Amino acid sequence: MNTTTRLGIFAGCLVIAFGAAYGAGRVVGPLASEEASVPAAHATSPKPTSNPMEGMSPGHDSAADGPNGEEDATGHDDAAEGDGAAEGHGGAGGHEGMSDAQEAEVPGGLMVSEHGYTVQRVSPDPAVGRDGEFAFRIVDGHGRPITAFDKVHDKRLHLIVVRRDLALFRHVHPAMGADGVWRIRLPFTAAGTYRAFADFTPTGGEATTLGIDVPVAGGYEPRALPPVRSVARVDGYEVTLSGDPRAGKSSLLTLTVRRGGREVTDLQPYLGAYGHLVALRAGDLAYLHVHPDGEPGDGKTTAGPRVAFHTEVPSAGAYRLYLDFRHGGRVHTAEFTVRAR
Ligand SMILES: [Cu+2]
Repeated sequence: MNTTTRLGIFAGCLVIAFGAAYGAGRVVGPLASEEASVPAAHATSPKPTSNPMEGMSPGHDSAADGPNGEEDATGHDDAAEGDGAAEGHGGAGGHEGMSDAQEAEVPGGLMVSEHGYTVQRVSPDPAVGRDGEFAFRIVDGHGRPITAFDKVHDKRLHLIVVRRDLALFRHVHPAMGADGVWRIRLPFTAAGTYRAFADFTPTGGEATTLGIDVPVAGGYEPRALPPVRSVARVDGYEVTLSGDPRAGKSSLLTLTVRRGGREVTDLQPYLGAYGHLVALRAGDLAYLHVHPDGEPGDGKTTAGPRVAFHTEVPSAGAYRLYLDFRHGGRVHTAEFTVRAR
């Protein structure tokens, strides 16, 4: 799905692993199964493979299936469940046997636990104005910290923190200790509930983005999502977005960076790319992280003014885009609201 080979022509293009996910909107159903093929008659019967996001629900444990479990005795097990059992992996075992196409139906960042990994915050709730430490770890299905991660774009873990109203975005890179705890000083300047996304690839595992809420006490005035605009201004730069995102289709989004009316043609590589694009879906903060295809110096990627991304969003509606780019020795973030059709 997220192969780069489809796009050899354009420097700076990428297909993201967000998937053609028409089923992605089903997060509204508290006990909705991930499998679209489940007959309606089973819809009220909690399945053992229910979304781990709903782990708080008493209906999640297979032991709780008793009262309604008779339907499961009719042998409607699908192939995915059989494969999952064969893999015998702990945690979110239902995922293990799914094909790539099925896997892609669930966007990243919506769950604290996925692919057998769970994010646990180990620092206390942050307080406004205190330059506290933000600390967390990734554990396996037995609660043991994961310490082996692959580097993806120069980092073993990317941490995105955004307030749930999609204001106050941060993209940072904590350091991991020998105990598997990731730590970073992270000041919070305003109250509210934040979402922290840990974007990582465990060595030998699959690319995973886990999300966890972070409450910051105090008076909170949520901001409305800014209107759709094609130009964003940040730090004296003017960034223009062109493109027309379509649900379930790969769409080319091109960002053009100018400063003082002039096109910027000497963008600096930042984490191995001339641009990093994070997209968050309004309403549930489903997460996409898009890197340009190709690397600086490969002869097909230019240092601006245009950075192009092939982006595939899972559903129609509003998204907030955050483009990180580096110029003048600093990283700047241009933000846009887009509406996918
Ligand atoms: Cu990063």
